[in-house]
Amino acid sequence: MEQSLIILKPDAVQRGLIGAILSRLEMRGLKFCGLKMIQIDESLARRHYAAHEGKPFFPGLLQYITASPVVVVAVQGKDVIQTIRHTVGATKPIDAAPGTIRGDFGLEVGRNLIHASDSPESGQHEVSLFFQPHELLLWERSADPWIYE
Ligand code: IDP
Ligand code: MG
Repeated sequence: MEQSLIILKPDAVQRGLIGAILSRLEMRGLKFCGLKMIQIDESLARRHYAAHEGKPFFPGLLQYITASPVVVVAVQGKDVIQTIRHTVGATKPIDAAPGTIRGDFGLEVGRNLIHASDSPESGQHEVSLFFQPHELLLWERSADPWIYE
């Protein structure tokens, strides 16, 4: 069972796209097991984006992700990492296929609306960065037999 962390970034929240983006993920059949609105501070942003420290876009990335509230979502299930990355689309919206979230809602890489974990290891790590164990609900969903074979 994989875990993935999704962040609806400040531009998604400011543009009123929380519902539109979450509904795409929910309609896909993904099961949310944690969901909250927070404002990311610099310390958490640095930990979350530690792999990008030193890159030219890093200061702008910190500024972007801490600029206003975000919605963070923990997802658990079979193959959720790859499924969500495909639904989100390429990092640069200009390269993202139509029908993906970034391909339908975004134009520039520095305003690409959404984060999604890129490996099972980073998924576990990122979910634990943003959620306390008691904030994660491992609930039974009655639709599961109609979504998973
Ligand atoms: P990902 O979000 O698709 O996993 P990463 O390469 O991990 O993409 O980059 C993390 C985030 O950093 C991107 O989503 C984007 O917000 C920002 N970013 C990446 N490359 C650039 C760039 O060249 N200019 C500005 N921002 C960038
Ligand atoms: Mg990434």
